[in-house]
Amino acid sequence: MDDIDKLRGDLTQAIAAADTLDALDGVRVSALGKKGAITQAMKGLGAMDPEDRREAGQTINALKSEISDAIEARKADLSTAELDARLMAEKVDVSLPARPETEGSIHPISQVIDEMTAIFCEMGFTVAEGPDIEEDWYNFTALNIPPEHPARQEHDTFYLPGETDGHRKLLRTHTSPVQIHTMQDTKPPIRIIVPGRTYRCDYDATHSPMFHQIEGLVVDETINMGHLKGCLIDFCRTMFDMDDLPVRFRPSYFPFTEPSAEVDIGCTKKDGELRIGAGDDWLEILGSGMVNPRVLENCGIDSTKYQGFAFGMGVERIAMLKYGIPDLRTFFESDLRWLRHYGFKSLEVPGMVGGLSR
Ligand code: 2U9
Repeated sequence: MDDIDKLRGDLTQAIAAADTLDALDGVRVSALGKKGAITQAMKGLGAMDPEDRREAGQTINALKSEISDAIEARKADLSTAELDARLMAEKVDVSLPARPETEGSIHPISQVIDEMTAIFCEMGFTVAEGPDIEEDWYNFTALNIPPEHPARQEHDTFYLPGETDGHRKLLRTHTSPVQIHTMQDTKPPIRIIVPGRTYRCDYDATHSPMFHQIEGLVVDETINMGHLKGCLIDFCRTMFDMDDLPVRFRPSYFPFTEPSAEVDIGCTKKDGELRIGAGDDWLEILGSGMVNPRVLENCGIDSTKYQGFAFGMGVERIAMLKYGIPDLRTFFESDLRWLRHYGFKSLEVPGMVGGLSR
């Protein structure tokens, strides 16, 4: 019993003397750890005769909980004191410069789609979207590109594995299937633009297997080539921010438009440098035409009553020209240095970015 009283006295003193949490933990280990004094005293009970063991057991258990409580109480005191000391010692240095914000940037493709969308929405177009995976009929046949048509070869199509009935879906090679769905589902007047991802099996400095297009479609009773020209001249001049930008319509051929025209803008090419604006050269920028009456009929629109114009352009190509980006492949490499260089701050072009009727 004397031994236990002495142990109580020593441990109580050691707990009171511990002036840090580490020192207190040392006392805990010396008392209650595997080889601690109280643990050893418990082990010693086994050697006693049963009478003495009961009494000694109660005493040691009481000591154990008394010391545990004392350690917890001291721990609470020391923690509060340590926190107080830290709060007194630490200061906020309000003169330190702020850490720079790591802000993301808008990818040039998103920026250019937003700019184009803003221009066309200002003219009264709304945005339509559709799936990347399409049926052959919507991507080709309805657009007057029948199975044997050479344009099918030019489109280098990615086909999906065959369905159980043998027919194969495909990754759309242009956004035109969205216009087909729209014409099937809504009555004219129609005035839509269709931005989106498109796919062709091709890869070099000017072709990526996945790229972006914006196409447009206007269908109404009196739509004519003059509307097409006015709309696209206005678009080119606004997009390149030049009121006097020369715009030229050059006859072309697409199965889905008749007549068809490619649209060029004025430029100068000198010493490997390209300058957009009035000059001695031309740069192809988009394709267009009056919707082929067969395409209207394929969608259930009476071609004797309605006419339309349509156009299409590659977003990457316009982004490269407008922002001087030399290699198309860099758009999809996700190189952060490239994104920091060519990316845009959000809301960089006031009134032209984001959320426009989308
Ligand atoms: C419907 C009717 C007509 C969309 C058009 C073009 C001309 C065109 C190319 C530009 C560059 C594709 O990305 S590109 O390779 N597009 O030249 N697209 S007319 O004509 C349509 C579309 C849908 C129902």
